[in-house]
Amino acid sequence: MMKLTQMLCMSLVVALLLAAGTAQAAERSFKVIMNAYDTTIPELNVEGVTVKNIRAFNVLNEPEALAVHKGAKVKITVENKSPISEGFSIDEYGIQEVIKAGETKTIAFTADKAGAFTIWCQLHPKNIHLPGTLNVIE
Ligand SMILES: [Cu+2]
Repeated sequence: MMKLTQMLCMSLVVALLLAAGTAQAAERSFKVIMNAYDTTIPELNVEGVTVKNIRAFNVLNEPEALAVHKGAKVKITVENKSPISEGFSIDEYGIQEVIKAGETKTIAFTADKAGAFTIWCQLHPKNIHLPGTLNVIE
């Protein structure tokens, strides 16, 4: 049988979660930075051929994952620190933006669909610009 103190603790946790939920329902603002990383792969073996010191270029959205409650008014300010134009797309929300090098754009929408949605760059292959996620929690 559950002890009274445990039950009190649990109801307190539930109350806190409910309070957090209502506080987050209205408006959420995020700052996302697109950063480019120059990396060197010391050695790579492809189909029996070994190549050394390959320069690689990766773009990453930071943070990679955003989470909101369903119904929230979402504002995402995206700053592109990559030396080239970058894309910012969330297909299920009809978002498809291009942000030029050094520019900042703000994207606003209402998170009216629950689920995990891919944030991706429509301009570059997914192994160069790593995709992120928008989590809309019911
Ligand atoms: Cu890109």
